[in-house]
Amino acid sequence: MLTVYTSVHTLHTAPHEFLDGRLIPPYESPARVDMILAAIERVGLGTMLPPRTFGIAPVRAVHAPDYLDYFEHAYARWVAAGGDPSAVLPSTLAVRWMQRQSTHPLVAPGYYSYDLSAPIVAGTYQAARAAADTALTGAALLLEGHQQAYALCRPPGHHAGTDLYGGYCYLNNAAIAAQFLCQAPAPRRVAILDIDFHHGNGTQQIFYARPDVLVVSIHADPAREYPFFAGYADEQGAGAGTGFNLNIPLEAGVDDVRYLNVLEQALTAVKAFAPHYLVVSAGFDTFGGDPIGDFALTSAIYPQIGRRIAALGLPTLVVQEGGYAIDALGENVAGLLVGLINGIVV
Ligand code: OKP
Ligand code: ZN
Repeated sequence: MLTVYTSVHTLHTAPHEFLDGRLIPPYESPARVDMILAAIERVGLGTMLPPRTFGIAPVRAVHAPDYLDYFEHAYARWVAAGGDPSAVLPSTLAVRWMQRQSTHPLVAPGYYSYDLSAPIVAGTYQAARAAADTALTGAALLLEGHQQAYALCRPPGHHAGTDLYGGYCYLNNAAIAAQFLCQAPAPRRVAILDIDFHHGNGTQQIFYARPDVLVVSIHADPAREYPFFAGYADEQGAGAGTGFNLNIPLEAGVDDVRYLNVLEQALTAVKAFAPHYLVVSAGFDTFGGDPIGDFALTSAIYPQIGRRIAALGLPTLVVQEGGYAIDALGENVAGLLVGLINGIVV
């Protein structure tokens, strides 16, 4: 498996996280990547490549120019205006009918973010751009004829929308890669399968009106879990994109048997779409031991998920999203990737 990775992610470390009113150490930490790297080395997964640099154009194909300008300069402007140097975090959020723009460095964070789960530190922009390049490099490998690639992205991306960030996510790595695959060399259909525990609300929003990108997401019912305000089954797309967004919200306690059943349903939808490429937003917070998830999957399921995805026979890019059970994360990621390799149809 070609793995794309860079240590630039270490420039991004959240100082803390709010959970139910408590200030706690962040779940989304650089240590996650160390565990993944160690595990894929243990199983001898194969070639490791650094990302190539693609410039801002493929990022702009997904995210709004004003959003990218904000994100690039947010930290420096925040500190210069007297914000606490530990991180950029909003005090007031633009919600519902109160959505007037503000360019004030201490206020703009509340316009562009929808929660307090994505602090911006000095190196966040650089790390997020490197993660986008990591996903884009994986996409380029598919365009060059490779059947599978794994983009070890950090920070994750699937909660980031066209001009909105939150939930540990700033740039939508999977969406940027999918959009890149859509365009080159001729118009192409791309399916995104999101198997993170949380609904990929950013990915859904980005492609909601698009018939050329199918978004299928299996996740915890938003009635009970983050991101709460989107991810219901009746969100099926808009305009020309109607019918090209499939949400499968699930109950707490989902086990391996139940999950594989639901996965089959998701894969049937992907197959029916007959995409040229598949992008998998791969989160491992579906694992039973995850501190912020409530599914009951065992490590044994991830190779099986990989095999079933590979059986589609589609050129497939796996993009790393969540997964916070640090001790099992490496095994679970390596399991999915080994399953993908073993499932290649020859
Ligand atoms: C990112 B990814 C709710 C706290 C929610 C944010 C979770 C972000 C998950 N009380 N914290 O999808 O793994
Ligand atoms: Zn998640």
